[in-house]
Formats: sequence, C-alpha cells, structure tokens
Amino acid sequence: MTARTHKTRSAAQAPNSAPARPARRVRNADIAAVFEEIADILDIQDENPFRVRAYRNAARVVGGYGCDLGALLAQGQPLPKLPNIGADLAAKIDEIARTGTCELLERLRKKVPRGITALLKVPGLGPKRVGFLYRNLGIKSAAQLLEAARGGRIRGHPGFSEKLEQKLLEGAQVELERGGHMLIARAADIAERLIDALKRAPGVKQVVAAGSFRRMRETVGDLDLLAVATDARAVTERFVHYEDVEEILAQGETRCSVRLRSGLQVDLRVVDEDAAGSALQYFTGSKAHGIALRRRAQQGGLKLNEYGLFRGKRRVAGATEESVYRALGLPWIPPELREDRGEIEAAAAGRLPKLIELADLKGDLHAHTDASDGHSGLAEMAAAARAAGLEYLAITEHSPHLSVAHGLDADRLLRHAETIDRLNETLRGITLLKGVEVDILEDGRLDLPDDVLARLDLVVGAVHSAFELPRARQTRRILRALEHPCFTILAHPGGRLLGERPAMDLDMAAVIAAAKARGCFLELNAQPQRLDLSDEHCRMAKEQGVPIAIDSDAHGTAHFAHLRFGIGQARRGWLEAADVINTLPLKKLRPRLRACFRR
Ligand code: DGT
Ligand code: CA
Ligand code: CA
Repeated sequence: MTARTHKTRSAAQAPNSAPARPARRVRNADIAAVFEEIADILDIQDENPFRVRAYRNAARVVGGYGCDLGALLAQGQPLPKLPNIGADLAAKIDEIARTGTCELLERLRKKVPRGITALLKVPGLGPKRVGFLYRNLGIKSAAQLLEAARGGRIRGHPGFSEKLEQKLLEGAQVELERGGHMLIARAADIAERLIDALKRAPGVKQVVAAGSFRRMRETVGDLDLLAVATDARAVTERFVHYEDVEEILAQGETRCSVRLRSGLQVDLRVVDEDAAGSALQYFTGSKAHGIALRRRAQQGGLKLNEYGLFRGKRRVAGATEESVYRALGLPWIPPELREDRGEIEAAAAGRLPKLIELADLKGDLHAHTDASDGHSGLAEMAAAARAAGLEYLAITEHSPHLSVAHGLDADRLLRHAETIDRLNETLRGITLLKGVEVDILEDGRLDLPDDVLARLDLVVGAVHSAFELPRARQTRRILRALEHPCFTILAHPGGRLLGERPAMDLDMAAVIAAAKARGCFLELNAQPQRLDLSDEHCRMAKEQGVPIAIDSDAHGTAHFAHLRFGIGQARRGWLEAADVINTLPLKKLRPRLRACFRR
C-alpha cells in the first residue's frame, strides 16, 4: 500500500463522536448497497452460503422497494413486512437507516483488504474465486491480478484453467483502464445529493452538472460540476467538507477536486455569471463537439473558450449556452447530441430532432412481478406504474428455461394471464397487458409452445444464455426468433451488462433489417446496467424505421425510476417520440401489437 499524501476526511473527524447519526438521508439504494457489500465480503471469506444468500436477498428486496424505508423509520413508523426479512435483518435496516452503515459491515471491512471487492467486477471472478486468489496468491487488486495472470501464476490452481487465466488477464486490463467508470444511475443519485448540498451554501446562485453526466452517457468517469456564486470560497469550503468526501485531491480559489467514498471523483469549478453559459458549454463537452464548435467559431472570425465567445477582445456571448450557439448561427443543441456525430451540421440546417422526453412515455412493455423473479405483486406494480404516469404496463414474466428466475411454464403463465384479466376489471387509470419474456433458445426457437404465446397481448423475446456463440450463429439464432409468428419485441438486443459482460457478437444491421421486414420492435432496456440498445444502434434502427420500445424491465416498484435513463440513452440515439412505440396511447398501441402476430 502506498502512503496517503492527501488529507483525508476521516482523519479530520472527531474520533469518538456521539451515537452516529447520518448527516444525510439514507435511501433504499444505500441500504441495499450495505447488504450487498456484506454478502460480498462474507462470500469472499467462504462463509455459510445461506447467510450470504440472506443478505443478497435483503439487498434485492430493499433496493426494489417502492417507498422510502429511511423516511418511514424517521417518522417513527414501524418497518413494513418485507419478504424473507426476519427480525435480525429488520434491525439492521433500522441501524443502516439511522447511521448510514452497520456495525457488522464495519467489522467485516477490517477483515479484508480495502478494495478487494472491486475485483468482483472482473468477468470470471465471483466472490469464491476472489477469496481463493487472495488467500492463496495474495491478490488484492486488479493490478496484482494482471501481474499474476501475465506470469502464468493463476493457471493450474483448482478451478483455474489456462483459458480462465487469459480471460482474467483481459478483464483486469479492462478494469484498470476503466478506472472506475460508474453507472449513470448511481452517479445521478450521488450528484443530485451533492448538488442539493452545494445549493444550500451561502451566496450560491446556480449549481449544475456538466461533462459526460449531462450528456447522459451510460457510465461516467468523473463528475464535473459548475457553480455560480457571489462567494466562491463559501462554495468550495462546503464542497470539500461535504460528508461523503473521502479525499481532497486539489483545492484552489475557484477549482476543487475530491474523491467521494463511493470512489467517484468530482471536479467543481466556480465560474463568473457573465461566462456561465460558455463555461457550461465547454465543460459539457464532448471534447469532439467542443473542437468542432471552436472550428466553426474560427471560421467566423471568432474565438470560443470557457470564458466566452470573443471577437477580438470583445465578448459577444457567454452568459447562457443559447447565446453562444446563437452567435454561431445555431440553435441550442441538447447535450445528449454533443458527440460530433452530425449534430452541428443538423443544427445549421435546422434539422435537429425534437428529442423524446420522459413525459412522452405512455406505458411500459417489459416488467416482472413476484410470480417470476420480481419482488412486488401485480397490484403493487400496477399502482407504481400508474404513479409513474403510465397508462399501461405489460407483465412479462420469464419462461421455464430461465429456471434461476423461476420462469413460468405454460400452465402457470396462462393462469397468471387469467389473474391479470381479473385484476384489470378492478384497476383504474392503468391497464395491464399480458405478455411474457420468453427465452430465445440457442437454436432460435422460443421457450414456450406457439399456441400459448398466441393467447398473449405481446411476446418479448430475449437471450439469457449462450452469449458467446460465433457471430454468424448468433445472428442466425436471433433472426430465426424474429420469424416466430408471435414475436413482438426483442429485449435487450445486445445482451451486454455494463462492466460485466460485453455485448454479443451480432450483426445488428441484419437484426434491424429483419425487424423491419418482420414488422416487430426492438427494445431499449432502461436498466442502468443494460441501457441496451446502444445509442448508435438506436440511431440505426430509427434510420431504418424500426420502432423502439423503451422499457424499465422493472423487478420492483422502484424501478420505474430507471425509465429516465432509458430516455437519456434514446436521446443520445437521436430518437423522437414518434420513433418509440410506447409513446402511443393504449388505444393506438393495441392494433400495432396485434399486427405483429401472424395468424
Ligand atoms: P468522463 O468524465 O470520462 O466520463 O467524460 P467527460 O466528457 O465528462 O470528460 P472530462 O471529465 O475529462 O471533461 C469534461 C469536459 O471538459 C469534456 O467533455 C470537455 C471538456 N474538456 C476537458 N478536457 C478537454 C480538452 O483537453 N480539450 C477540450 N476541447 N475539452 C476538454
Ligand atoms: Ca467527467
Ligand atoms: Ca472531469
């Protein structure tokens, strides 16, 4: 371990403070993260699997729970009954909600090297293998993993083949290069709290996020914040003393960088009000967009930088982004488009898309309940969807092949459909659609009989196995599935899990062409770890006229909140409301779904 050269927050804190009280509100996601980390460490230590599973389950249940447990407890209300949460876990939820952590986790953390849990992100490594490598080879970081794999010191140990060693070598490299890219949803949670805290500093007029976060990239390397304030010092002081700061990396009059406990680095710049727009434009990026825009400025005899747009020494624009773009003869360009992928040309020609917004979504066509691997019931999911402003929700449980997700066989699926019919008679303001998320088997057949699928409102098909087929076979598999007479939506078409599993090797142009010919739809799955279709593929689909379904793939009532990240990705893919099938009201959607079924 190298010595810390920077001042750390924990060192500055009083050693024996009064009973811990969290400085910030603890959310369900925080409680879930504590349980997840406990499970990881126990598992790395090869502890009792039932104990590990209990914490993983608790993380899932709390993470997907629709109402804020911390807020309930703070109001003195009892903890609601949660599935498989006994007295011990309930007490821990209470402890975490009050203190932000729990005594067990703090104790466990001391038993394993700092950062060893980061190794879990390397594909091919689960807690068992991480524990083995640590105990037997002393590996505690991606760098050490890389070194050991390069030296051929991993192969030959029980369960570690030469092939796995190669895979770990590649994974360790990716992990090192990634330098801790964080999913946008997690970054959003952290950013929004931090921005709230900064806005409460004296003299603050404005705090906004720029960078890849504002462009709604699926992951962010760091967070870039801009503030306008009458007193720069008051803001930077509030920033470096924010309760989540672990380390101050740099501190100046108007610029500071910190690393938060989550590992996220945050850069803050305090800027002049007169130049707030040009600073926001500059630090939003992307770098490529910025370069292209500066070139355009130069061609017009102007100079653009973070301090403004200048003709000679005179500032001609800079207070707002609109003023900067306008002075360059352009309409304001939404941040999601700023990648130098034709947006400046489109803006100049007056042909920018009118990008889709969250409020355009009328429904959601992919969700699970506790009948398969979700953790809320039908009625709860319906109510949560309605509360999210939707007028319809398709219930799409897994099929039998996905046994880990308690997939439904034909009988159970048909009975579930009957339950949905009955429930619909009592529901107000929301309609449930009867669907399924049926596995696309390795040969491209679907995992349920045709006559069963034909009785549903829609059939969502998805790959959950054999991700590593060669390109030609993988493509053939998907094309065969699309040919099924009931195929409606291809779910998470790329099959990637960000930071965990790369996209399948697939000829996406062929898939898009086949969907076009077949008249079915492609999904943009809004789960933060998926965001799949990718932005580029959204744009390809739009250009070919293949409608997209932006779906939450909710497994709990809290997950409808993920739709906003799906919208972010859709906007990065230039999608307009008309490109997205679930912007249609139910009345217009039904015939479109029916048209997918060939009778
Ligand atoms: P990230 O943090 O890796 O997810 O991506 P960004 O885009 O947030 O990049 P970051 O944080 O390095 O810089 C934020 C913005 O600042 C970037 O999008 C554009 C601007 N910027 C930073 N460095 C440069 C540079 O060397 N040249 C130009 N033209 N712009 C830069
Ligand atoms: Ca950044
Ligand atoms: Ca940055």
